Amino acid sequence: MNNKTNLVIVSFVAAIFAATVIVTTPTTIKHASAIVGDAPTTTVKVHAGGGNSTNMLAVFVPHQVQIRVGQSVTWDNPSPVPEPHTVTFVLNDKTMTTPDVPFTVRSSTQFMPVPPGANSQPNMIPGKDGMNTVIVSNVRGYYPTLIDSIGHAKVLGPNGNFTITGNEQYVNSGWLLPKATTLYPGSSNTFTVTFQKAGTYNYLCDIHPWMAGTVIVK
Ligand SMILES: [Cu+2]
Repeated sequence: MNNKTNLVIVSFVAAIFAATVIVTTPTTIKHASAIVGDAPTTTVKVHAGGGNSTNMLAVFVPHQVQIRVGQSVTWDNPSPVPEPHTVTFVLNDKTMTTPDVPFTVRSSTQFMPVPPGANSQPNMIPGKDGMNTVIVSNVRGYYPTLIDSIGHAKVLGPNGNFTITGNEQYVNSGWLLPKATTLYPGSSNTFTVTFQKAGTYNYLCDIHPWMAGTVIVK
């Protein structure tokens, strides 16, 4: 690549996972709705994923929880294999995104695995006139990210903790992985959201869009 190289960049990590991890949807699972007490400090726990080594679950358990204003929900990922999930609230349809999106970079760039030595390499596809396609990642898909009412995006480090006041456009956990799994910077083991406004908040997993859940805030 040289300085004239225009790079169209899309993400590759999700594709690697999608290709290497086999996920099966469960045939039977209890979708109990959890209802908690009045304590304002109450935190409800929800599992993103789970199952066992022969039957990986791609569901939220419980898929619906009911809390009171001021209470919180914490998600974790108890999967027996390092299958990532996300908790993604798309509160404005225009903010829907995925880890796989295009970017352009108008300069010479080196692409190094992160962390160094990781089993990865950029997916570079030669194109016309020195233009190459390179696959990289969308931070707003991998890191805990919140977009506020006026479109400002706030990206947190791992294990982010957000408050939803009711005006947000997008709240994403980023990639949640089982504890002790550290695949790359930005992934988390837990994600916590405190809800400050009554309402029904639907969310999904960005990686397995059939994984959906609801938080009802009374
Ligand atoms: Cu998932």
